[in-house]
Amino acid sequence: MPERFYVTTPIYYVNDKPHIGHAYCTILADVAARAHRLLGDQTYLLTGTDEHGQKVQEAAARRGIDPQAHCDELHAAFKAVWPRLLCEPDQFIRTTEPRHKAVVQRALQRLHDRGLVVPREFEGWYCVPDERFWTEKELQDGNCPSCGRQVVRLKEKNWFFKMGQYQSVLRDAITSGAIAIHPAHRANEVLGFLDKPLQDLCISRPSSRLSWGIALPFDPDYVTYVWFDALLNYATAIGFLDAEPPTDGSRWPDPAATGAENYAAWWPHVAHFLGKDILTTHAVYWPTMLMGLAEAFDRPREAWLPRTFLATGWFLVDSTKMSKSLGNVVSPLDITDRYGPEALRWFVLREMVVGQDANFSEEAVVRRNNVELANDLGNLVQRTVALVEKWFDGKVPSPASPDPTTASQAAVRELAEVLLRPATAADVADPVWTGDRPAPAAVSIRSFRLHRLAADGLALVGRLNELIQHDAPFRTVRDNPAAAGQTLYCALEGLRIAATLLQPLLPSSAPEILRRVGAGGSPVQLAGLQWGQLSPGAAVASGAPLFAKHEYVAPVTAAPAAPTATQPSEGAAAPSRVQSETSPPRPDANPARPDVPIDQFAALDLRVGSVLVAEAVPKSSKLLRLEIDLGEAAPRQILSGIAESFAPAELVGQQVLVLANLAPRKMMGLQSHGMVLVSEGDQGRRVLVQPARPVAAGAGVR
Ligand code: ME8
Repeated sequence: MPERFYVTTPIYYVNDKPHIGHAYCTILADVAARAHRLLGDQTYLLTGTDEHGQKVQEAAARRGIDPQAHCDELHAAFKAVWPRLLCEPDQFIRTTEPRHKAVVQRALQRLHDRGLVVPREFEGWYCVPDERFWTEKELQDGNCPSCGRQVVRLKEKNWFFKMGQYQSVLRDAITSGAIAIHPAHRANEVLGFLDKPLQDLCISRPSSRLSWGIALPFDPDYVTYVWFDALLNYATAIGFLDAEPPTDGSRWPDPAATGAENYAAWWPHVAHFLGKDILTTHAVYWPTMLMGLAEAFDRPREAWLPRTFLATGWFLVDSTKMSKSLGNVVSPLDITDRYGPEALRWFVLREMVVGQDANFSEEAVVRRNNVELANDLGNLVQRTVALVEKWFDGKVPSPASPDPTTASQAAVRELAEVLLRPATAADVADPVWTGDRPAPAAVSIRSFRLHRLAADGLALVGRLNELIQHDAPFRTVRDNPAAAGQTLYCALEGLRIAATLLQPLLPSSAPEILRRVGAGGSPVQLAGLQWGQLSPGAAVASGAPLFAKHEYVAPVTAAPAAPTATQPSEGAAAPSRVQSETSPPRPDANPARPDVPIDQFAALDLRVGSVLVAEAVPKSSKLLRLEIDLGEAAPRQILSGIAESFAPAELVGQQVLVLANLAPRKMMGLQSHGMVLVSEGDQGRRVLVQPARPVAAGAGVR
C-alpha cells in the first residue's frame, strides 16, 4: 500500500570537507527515497549541516575567520557535493537559519515554563572535543570513553532537561516496536544502555566558554547544547512548532500546507538514517526530548515519537578508521571524478551490508564497476540490442510462447517473479527473507535491506547472461529464428525488470537501459510491473557503452614492489599442482603429509554453517568477525583471517565448512570458537570451501 516516507540523514558538522562516510549516509538515504518512490510512496529526503558548537567554533578560529562566514563556505561545499553523487535531497537545512533558531528557542522556553528544564550546580569531567560531561565511573583510564582524549574537571551551573523520567516509557516504546531500531542488534544495544539509570541531560553551555550556539531564551548567559539544537532540525524542516518554510527555494513536503499541517502529515512516517556512533543521541536523547515537548505542548506523546532509526556501519580504510592524522580520508568527489557517480553508488550499496562495517578500497570500486556494471550489465545490454538490431529489424521480437521454453528462460522468469512479488507487512517482517536468498524488492526496500535490492538486481542480470550463453540465440537465429526471438524477448524483458529495480542505485543509466530495450515509456513503479509487459514491435536502440571500464592505478609508495604473477617470490604457493605446458617447472608447494588413522579424522567436528554476520575487525587488515549459524541454540562468533580475500558483504548468506571443535582462541581481544575452512586460489586469494548444494545449517561433514 502506498505510504509516506520521510527520510533524514544526519546533519553534517561543518568542521571539515565531506568524506566517504558522509557520502555513504546520503547515498543510502537517496537510494531509499528513490526506492520508495518505485513502490509508489510519497517521499521527502532531508539533509543538512550542523553549524553550531565547539567543533565548528574551533574550526573557524583555526582559519581565523568569523564562524558564520566559515559555516556559509562549508555549507556551500556540502550542498554542492550531493548533485554530483546523483543525490537529490528535497531540503538542505542549516541549524544557523533563523527559522530553526526560532523553533529551538520556542521548544526550550516551553520546557522551561513547564519545569522540564531546570538549573543545577554540576561538577564533572568534561571532554572539550565531544562537548559533554562524563561521570567518574564512565571514564576509561581517566580519559573520555567516547574519543579517548583527556578530560578536564569542571564545576558550573547548567540547565538540565529532565530526561531520566522518560526512561521506562522509552524502554516500552522500543520493546513494543512503537520505535523501531534497525538492525535488531542495535535495538538491543540501546536497551542495554537503558538498563542503567538514565541521567538528566545537560542542555546548556556557558557562553563564556562557547559563544557559537543558540542563546537560551530564559538565560542569556548560556547557549544551547549542540545536540539539543541539532536533533530538532528533523522537526523544524517539516514545520514543527509552526516553523517557517525554507527560504532557499527548496520545496517543503506540501507547499500548500501550513507548518503544523505538514508536520502532522509527515512526522509519523519519519525514518532517521545515522551512523552507529550517534545512535544514543538519536535513540535516547531525541525521543525523550520529543516526549518532553509533547508533554509541554499538551499533545499525545505517541504522535510525536520518532518512528524508525536505521543505524549504519562504518567504512574503514585498510580496516582502520579514517582520520586526518593517518592521511587516509577518502573524498567522494575524487572517486566520482575518476570513475563516475554510479560506480561509487553501486560500490557502496554492493560492498556494505546495511548496518555492518565494510572496507573502502578504490581498487574494489574499480573491480565492481568493471565486472558488475560494465561486463555483466553493460555488455549484456549491448549484445542483446545488437542481436535484435541485426536479426529482428531493431524491433522487440514477438515471443512464440508466453511461457518459458528452456530451463534458462524458466530460471530468469522464476527470479523476476520473486522480485516483483507484492509484499504485505508480514512479508516485510518475515525472517525468511534475510540472508542471501533473493527477496521481493518491496520487502528489501521496506526492511531497509537495500544491499539486497542491489544483489538481487545483479542476480537477475547474472541469469540473463546465462540465458544468452545457454540458449545461444546468436547461433540458433539462422535455423530457428522463432526460438532466438523467444530468447531475446526474455532477455529484453528481464533487462526491463532489472533496470527498473536498479533505478534507485543507477538513476542515470537505468532509464537509458529502459530506453534501449524498447521500454522507454513503461511504468516506473513496482505496483503493476509484471512479466510480459514489454510490447513486441517496440523499437530498441543501440548506443555508446553504458559504463566505462577503468584501470586502477595504485598510489605510488616507497615500499618494495610486490611480486607479480609472472615473477613468483621465493617459496610462493604454486597456483596449481598441474603444470601447464608453458609454465616453468615449480617446486611442489603443497607436499603430502604423513597418513593419519581414521579415528584422528573422526575426532574433528566438521560442519556446514551459514554466515549470518560478517564485519571487519577494527585495526586488523587480516581478520573478519563472523557470526555463523551451526544449527546450535545461538550463532557462533568465529574470527577468520580472510579479510584480504573477501568483502564482508560477499560472505553474508554463504554456506561454509567449519571446524567446530577447534579449541577457542582470542584474537584482537575477541574470542573465536571454530575455524572456517578455505582453499587457496590464484595469487594467494582465499576461496571458500562450500557444499555443492545448500544443506541445513549444522549438517555434518564426513
Ligand atoms: O555526527 N563511515 O556529524 P558528523 C560511515 N553533526 N559513516 C561515517 C564515517 C565512516 N567512516 N565517518 C562518519 C555528526 N560517518 C553530527 C550529527 S545529527 C542530528 C547530528 C557518519 O559530520 C557518522 O556516523 O561527525 C555520522 O552518522 C555522520 O557521518 C555525520 O558525522
